[in-house]
Order: sequence, then structure tokens, then C-alpha cells
Amino acid sequence: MKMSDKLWKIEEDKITKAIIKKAAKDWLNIANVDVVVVGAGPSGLTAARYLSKAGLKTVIFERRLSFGGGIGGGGMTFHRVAIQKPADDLLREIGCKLEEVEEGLYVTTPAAMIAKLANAAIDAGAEIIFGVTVEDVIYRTQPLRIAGVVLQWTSILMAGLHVDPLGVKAKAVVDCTGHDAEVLSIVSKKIPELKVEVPGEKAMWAQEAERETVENTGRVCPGLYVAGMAVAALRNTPRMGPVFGGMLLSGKKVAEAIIEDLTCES
Ligand code: 48F
Repeated sequence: MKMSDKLWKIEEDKITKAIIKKAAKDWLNIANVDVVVVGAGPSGLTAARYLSKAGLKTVIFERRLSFGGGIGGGGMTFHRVAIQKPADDLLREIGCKLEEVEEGLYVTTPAAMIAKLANAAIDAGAEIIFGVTVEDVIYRTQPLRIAGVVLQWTSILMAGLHVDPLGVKAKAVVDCTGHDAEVLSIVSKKIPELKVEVPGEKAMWAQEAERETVENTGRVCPGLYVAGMAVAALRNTPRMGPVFGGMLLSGKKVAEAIIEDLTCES
């Protein structure tokens, strides 16, 4: 029998039902989660991995139809990214091969790093939803806090259609949206009482940027956290270019802060 003849017989309606039934079940489950991570770049994927590993129900919403954020472009599209000590350990743990260039400085390919970070987050139990943009937050008063996110299909936004969004409730929301710090910017504009200001990042200074990013990672206000390049936009600290150690350590640090806060609350 030929391989093509062995293919299982399928009907179009069954494919449709299988997809809708499972996707609807997933959405019912993620309507209320422990943590929403916004953005599937290096900081978001790393945060989701550690949060899920700790048993927290975690979902990443990613605007694009792929993960990796700024990793994929390497350095000016040259297909290597740099990682420095001690973040190399975070990549080795998940089976990402590294080449040492000089003491403490390593390189890998964007493809390997994206695949391994995403695989680790998924294996830890994180849900990753593509093609969804976080366009607003949910908030509550007494006490004033961020209580979730407002979602829209990226395709609807690109088409410029007026369609009301849906909300997902969360105990913690993490802005891992990169240079534009999109969630923090929304909060800054729409909930001025929270006094979140986003002055934007400074010009490049790799070493200082990496240090400041990790140092300033964590809680911004009740229910809202920041990791990755969004930290630089919030704290007006420098950018660093295609070195990713700080992004990974920042993702891990924000996960640890949330795990501690949510454990204290319960
Ligand atoms: O930009 P990105 O990779 O953020 P990061 O984790 O890492 C930054 C580095 O890649 C690099 C750097 C340092 O090495 O300078 O830039 O801080 O990933 C951000 C992800 O968030 C998605 C976006 O498509 C990207 O994949 N994103 C941004 N805004 C939204 C969003 C939004 N409003 N809703 C959903 N996803």
C-alpha cells in the first residue's frame, strides 16, 4: 500500500468541529487566569516558562503569528545573537547549544533560541495564543489595581474594523512587549491615578542597559509587572542591541516576583 493511500479519511466538517470545539474549550479556560504575559519575545517566553513551572495558570498573548519577538532578526539580520554569563545557564538548561566566543560571551542562532525558549514554555504548561493584540487593560478600585487585559484579533485591528473586544481576568499582567512598552503606555494614559509614566528608552549602552533592565524588572503597580525591553522604556535606561542575557534574566526575575506575590496573597 502506498503512503498516500494510508492517509486517514477525513471530512471537512469534522476538521472544523475539532478545531472549534478545542479552541472554545481553551478560551473558556483562559478567560480567567493567574498570569497574562503580553508578548512572546525572549522575556515573555522565559517568564511564562518559570510561572508555569511553579503551577500558575499562565497565558501569553502574542500579536504576531509567531514567537521570538526581536530574536528572529539576529544582529541587523546576521543570523547570530549574543548571550553573556550567567544567562548562558538558562539556555543550557533547555538544551540550546552555545558557542563561546570569548570568556563569558556566547552566540547561538535566532532559530535555535526561539525554538528552545518556546518549547520550554509550552512544555512547562504555558498556553500561547497567536494573532491576538492586548489593546487595553481591565482595572478595579478599592484597592486600585490592574485586573486583566482587553483583547482583539490583530487581523481585526489591521483591517480597521470596529469590533468590540473581549476581556480576560488575571491576578497579574506582565508587560513583555519590548521597546514600546505597550501595556504600560495604555495604563499611563488611561489610569493616571496609578502614576505610571513611560518616558522611553535612552540610546545604546549595552552593559549598562543589561544591568539596569534586570535591576528594574518587577512590579510596577498592583497587578502589573514589567520585564524585558519594556523596563528600559519605563525607567528611561539605555538600549542594548542583540545581546539577550538581560532579557532572559529579566523574564526569570519577573516570574519569581509574581510567584512570591501570588503565594503571599493566597
Ligand atoms: O520585542 P520583544 O522581543 O521584547 P523583549 O522580550 O525582548 C527585546 C529584544 O528582543 C530586543 C532587544 C534586547 O535584546 O533589544 O529587542 O523585551 O518581543 C515583544 C513581543 O511582544 C509582542 C510583539 O509582537 C513581540 O513579539 N507585542 C507587542 N505589543 C503587543 C504584543 C500587544 N499589545 N499585544 C500582544 N503582543
